[in-house]
Amino acid sequence: MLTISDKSQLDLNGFLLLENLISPATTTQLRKRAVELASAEQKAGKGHTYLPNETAQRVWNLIDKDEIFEEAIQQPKMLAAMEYLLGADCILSSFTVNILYPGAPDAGLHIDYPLSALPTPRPKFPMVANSVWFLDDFTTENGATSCVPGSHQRLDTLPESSVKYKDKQQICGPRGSLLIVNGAVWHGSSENRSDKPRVALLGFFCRSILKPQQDHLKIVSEEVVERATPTLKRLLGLNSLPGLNM
Ligand SMILES: O=C(O)CCC(=O)C(=O)O
Repeated sequence: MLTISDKSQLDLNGFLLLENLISPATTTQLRKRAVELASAEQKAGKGHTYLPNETAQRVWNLIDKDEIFEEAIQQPKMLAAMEYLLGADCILSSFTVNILYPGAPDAGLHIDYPLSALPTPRPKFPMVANSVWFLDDFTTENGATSCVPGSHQRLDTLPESSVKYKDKQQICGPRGSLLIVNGAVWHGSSENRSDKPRVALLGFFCRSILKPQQDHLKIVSEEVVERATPTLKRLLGLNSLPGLNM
């Protein structure tokens, strides 16, 4: 499923832009549902907002919130990229909405959980990876994700907030595109200087031996687990439970 060029971009740069992967109709549906959920959680006083002035919002546990997300997270090319990076048995760590409202500041460069907590040198091989789903066009104005190419190979250092990295790039693209990012790449959302929200989904994956960000087998309803395809069951963690409870 991945081309030689896709694989070499993941190896060398640590990220890969898959342009126009999702159809316009599905992108519209995903965005509509993402915004509805975010607004319902705000109204219920349960909105997870962050960044100064609460200019960004997450909606967690999407797998339990609409069937459209159960299907989305099995997108074949996205999964092929995750399996290339993290092994054929990789699992879902979390699936969330990430909205940057107008005025959201640059979030700064980081590497993903749990890499920043590991002793150095960090492993050379990928342990976690994110898929950033562009539900709006990603532009330099609205906060397109920034990445530093090749920074996943800097195993001893972390990005410093006071430094302006000259090789940092904003990854722009049309709605319906997906950005695959090795979690060890220095990356982060940028300032939203536009007058509209920038809506994205984050499908975050990890190796099956790691503890995921969300324990899907506890937080996803039985109904969802029962109707899950074998692939979704594996992504939720059913094939990677501890097996020696003697
Ligand atoms: O939304 C984005 O542009 C990236 C988000 C991100 O880097 C993260 O949550 O780790």
